[in-house]
Amino acid sequence: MAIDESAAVPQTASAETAPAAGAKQEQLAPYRVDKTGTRLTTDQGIPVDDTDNSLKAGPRGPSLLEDFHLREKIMRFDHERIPERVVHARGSAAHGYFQPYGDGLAAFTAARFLTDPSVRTPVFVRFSTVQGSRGSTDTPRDVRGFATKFYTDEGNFDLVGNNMPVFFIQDGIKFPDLVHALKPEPQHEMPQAASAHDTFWDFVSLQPETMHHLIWLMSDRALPRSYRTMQGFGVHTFRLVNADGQTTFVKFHWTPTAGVHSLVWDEAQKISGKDPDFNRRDLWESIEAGVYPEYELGVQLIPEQDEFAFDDLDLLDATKIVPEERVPVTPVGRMVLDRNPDNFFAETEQVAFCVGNIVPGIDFTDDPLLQARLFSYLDTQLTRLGGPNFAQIPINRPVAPVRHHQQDGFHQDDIPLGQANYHPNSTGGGCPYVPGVGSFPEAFTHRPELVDGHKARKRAESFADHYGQAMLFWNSMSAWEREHIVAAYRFELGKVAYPHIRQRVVAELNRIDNTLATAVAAGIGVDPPAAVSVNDGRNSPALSQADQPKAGIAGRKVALLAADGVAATSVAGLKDFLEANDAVLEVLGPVDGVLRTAEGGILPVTRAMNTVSSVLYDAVAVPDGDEAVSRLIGDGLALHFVAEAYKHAKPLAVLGTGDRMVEAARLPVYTTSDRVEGVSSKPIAAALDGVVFLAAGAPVDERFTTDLFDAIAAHRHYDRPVDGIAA
Ligand code: HDE
Repeated sequence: MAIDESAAVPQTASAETAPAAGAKQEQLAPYRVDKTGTRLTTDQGIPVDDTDNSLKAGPRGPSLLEDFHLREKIMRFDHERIPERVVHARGSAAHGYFQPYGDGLAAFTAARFLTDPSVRTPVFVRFSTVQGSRGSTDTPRDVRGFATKFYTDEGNFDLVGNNMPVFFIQDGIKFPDLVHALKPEPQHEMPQAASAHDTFWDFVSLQPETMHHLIWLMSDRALPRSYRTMQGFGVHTFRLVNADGQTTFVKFHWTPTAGVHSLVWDEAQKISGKDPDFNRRDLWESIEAGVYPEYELGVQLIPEQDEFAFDDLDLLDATKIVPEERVPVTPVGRMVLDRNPDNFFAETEQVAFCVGNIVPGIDFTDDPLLQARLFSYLDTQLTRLGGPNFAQIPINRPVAPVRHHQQDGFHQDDIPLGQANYHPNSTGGGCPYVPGVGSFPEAFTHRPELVDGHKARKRAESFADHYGQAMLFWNSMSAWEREHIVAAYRFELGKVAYPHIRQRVVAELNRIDNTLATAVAAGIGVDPPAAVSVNDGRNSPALSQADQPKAGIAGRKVALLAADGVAATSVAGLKDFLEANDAVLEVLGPVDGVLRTAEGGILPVTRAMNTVSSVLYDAVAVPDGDEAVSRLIGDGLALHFVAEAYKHAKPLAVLGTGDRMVEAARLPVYTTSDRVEGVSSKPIAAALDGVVFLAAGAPVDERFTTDLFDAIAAHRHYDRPVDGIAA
């Protein structure tokens, strides 16, 4: 086929297309390859005129080895896969930037990217699940990774955190055991992307230091609604180092500006089948729609002299938090993710986070979990990315200049010039030069720390408590959060085949709280625990999701169920209201196409109802219009949609005669006898647990939109009596 040469465009895309912070995007631009309008060639640039037929001796004869195009095409295909990450294999990523609010941290750190409000540092953030393989689902009960690469002017800083502030184990030497127990079992590679199985519960019940992280895992934190609505934590205690070399302990926190929201477990399981890419899609679509995920960076600062000021925790123990009520979180800056990657493999798969990548102004502590990570991340990239030059892969290249005498190895992309590949040298003018310790203020200086101790495989006494903070977490939960936690333990343990493992977990839970252990035991057929009370009653309100501030409704997805005869006026009002708040309305019809409205017009259908499900939406609306409502009441799919959304505690918008649907779905919230002169006599949304009514025939008004905004912003309404709902 002839090609239109005039349609050919330069090989590189313009960085102009990128809203994300400049320096990194400019660096990536020459690597981007645009195939539009180009000819097909081999790897050697030789033009090819047929890529559908191999070279043969006669049309029915054998293929010929001299067919370099066939050989190259098959060879390249054979080697497309690289080893997936040994943990956190499934991930999604985005570009963006970080900017500090002011210079408030200048007294604590020399890191410019944290203290100069005029500096916008490019970032690349990868979110992940831990247990599943690359092709697994987004919504198992699991920890989520939250890894940020800051391309600072002083080099790359990788903050490789999770969405939970603690970790299962205290010492990195236990990590292979933990991961073996957590991952699918060796004999049959089951279960995929799930934690509910014998080896995991066997291990954790024999390793009590896991108890704190475990209760986080049984909470709704393990089921984030979206990567936009989950927190992130650096987990370990790090140090900030100021220009005078003084250090302050620091814990890093990311807080999403869209609020902290979760799925419910039944919903998460259904999503795994309906849309395994649920979180990935949400991240991608939000950025494409300009609803950029945003997170505030906060720090807990602890003066160096207070290292031993906590009698119930050790700052070096990653199974402990420092409660926010004791050391508040100070907001210091904002991260915005505003550009999707261009290529999944080149960027999201090849990004290599290394916990050891830190910049001047930040330093490590002796946390034994952190220390093992310093080795592991560097080491794992050698296998995963095929050699020691992985920092040259475009996504991993710092924007800061790189000059050293390291050389050769697989995939060396640079062409170092000159004779000098050693230090000291005179053949290269002594370059790259090393000015000498202390003569170069920007250089990274390891904190001069006195280290004194006898070699021993030991754990500090200050790491001994494994239950106090699990108790703190349990005590801080609202009633519905506790219900979810008990249900999660029951579900997970209910899948454990060995009764003695179930019993052992209950015994461990009894060391946290007797009501928790008793409630779990009652659901899994094991003996109730001994009635001892160990609970000291302490709590930390900051730990409850119920207490997190509610943000707006940007990025929320609302499904409107519709059919022929739908009243279009209130639908238009609803759509305008949602779009004005950066939320999305999708019209679901019985089939694709358009619907006839009650007013005689047409309403385009966004999707056919059978291709989606209530679990893929944040809220559901039912329309006004007698004919449409009668049709929907006759459709089991529509009735199930409404009942399921109600059961999953989602907001419902009920327009006019759509209230008949609420009644037909047998929701314990409303009957048409509640109507007074056609208008719902029910009070405002809050009193109705997130079900918001509009009078029949009425246009969408401010009272309705105010209530609906609050109902959607709250995200879920867990006080509903849902046990009897058949969904
Ligand atoms: Fe990781 N972890 N980890 N981890 N981790 C990896 O590195 C490891 C730990 C975390 O999006 C691996 O490049 C050890 C804590 C995230 O690419 C590996 C220990 C926290 C990611 C590794 C820990 C994390 C990883 C696998 C105990 C939260 C995904 C592939 C000493 C603070 C990064 C890779 C991405 C990935 C080792 C514990 C978070 C094998 C040995 C604690 C977010 O190096």
